[in-house]
Amino acid sequence: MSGETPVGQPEWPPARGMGRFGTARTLLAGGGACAPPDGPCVHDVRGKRVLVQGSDDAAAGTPTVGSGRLQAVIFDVDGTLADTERDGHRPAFNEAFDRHGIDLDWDVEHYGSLLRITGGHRRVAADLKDRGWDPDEADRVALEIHKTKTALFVERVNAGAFDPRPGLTEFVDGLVEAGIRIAVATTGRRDWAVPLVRHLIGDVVEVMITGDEVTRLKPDPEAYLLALQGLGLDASSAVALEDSAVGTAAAAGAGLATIVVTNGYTVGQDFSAAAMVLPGYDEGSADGTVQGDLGPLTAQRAIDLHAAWWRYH
Ligand code: XBP
Ligand code: MG
Repeated sequence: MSGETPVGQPEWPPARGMGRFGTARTLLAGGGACAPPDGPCVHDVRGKRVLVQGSDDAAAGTPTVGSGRLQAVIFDVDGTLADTERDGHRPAFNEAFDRHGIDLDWDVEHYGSLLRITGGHRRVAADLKDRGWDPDEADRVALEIHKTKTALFVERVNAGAFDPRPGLTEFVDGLVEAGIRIAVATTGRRDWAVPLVRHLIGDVVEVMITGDEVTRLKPDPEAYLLALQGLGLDASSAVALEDSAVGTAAAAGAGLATIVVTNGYTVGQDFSAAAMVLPGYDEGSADGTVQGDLGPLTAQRAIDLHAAWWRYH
């Protein structure tokens, strides 16, 4: 998604009658070729250039349908890999407002309410319009602010301002040890998402879809569908890791079983579409959705949950 981000995209939660998503098969049907098969390459997914690091399945461009085994985990970024919203994006937006001479300062609570609008540019534009700005002017200024905010956020990422959520590193290590592949599907911009993900979990990510590759942001399932296509997997072979109801709707819309790790902004949201809700990687069930066995999220637990989910779906 580039500077000309359509601002007509629905907010979350959707109004009555909205929120209809395509199915995984619709987007997977296109396939694609990627060579060489066993080295990093750029994979053509529906005309979009997506980085794929050495995946035979992706090279074949053919989804591995219904293998039954958990083969990949697709991670959201903001709020899921690190707590980046309240003390990361929010102050960067505020500094950008300041630099552009706009008398606006998003406090913690107001920013939380704006998170229903995915995509920084759309978030700024919507708030300016709410404050009575002319819509065209709001869109124009929002683009400028977002450009500045992206540059400021990249600086913070490169300065090492963000740590992985507790228990994430151990979970990812366990996935790698178990031979489970890792992908990312975020609606944030590639400029900061790539260095942030590398900083948080290293070079284990095979396919990375960002807001730059999609035409519609979450809760639309496009980012997850593109990640599945990049992996060459059917939705039944993967699990999504999310922190928010918007993201869970996107993952569920792609047909994925979803594990939720909540945070301060998202705890209490409606996660009825999720397979499991946890307060973090290193803690047990948040709300009784899992019976007994409270403990850290491990690769084995993800494997078991995935198997159980697909026994009943
Ligand atoms: C969260 C978002 C993003 C970020 C800000 O993405 O909706 O808009 O808040 O990033 P996710 P940008 O949870 O899918 O990672 O300003 O780059 O949009
Ligand atoms: Mg998120």
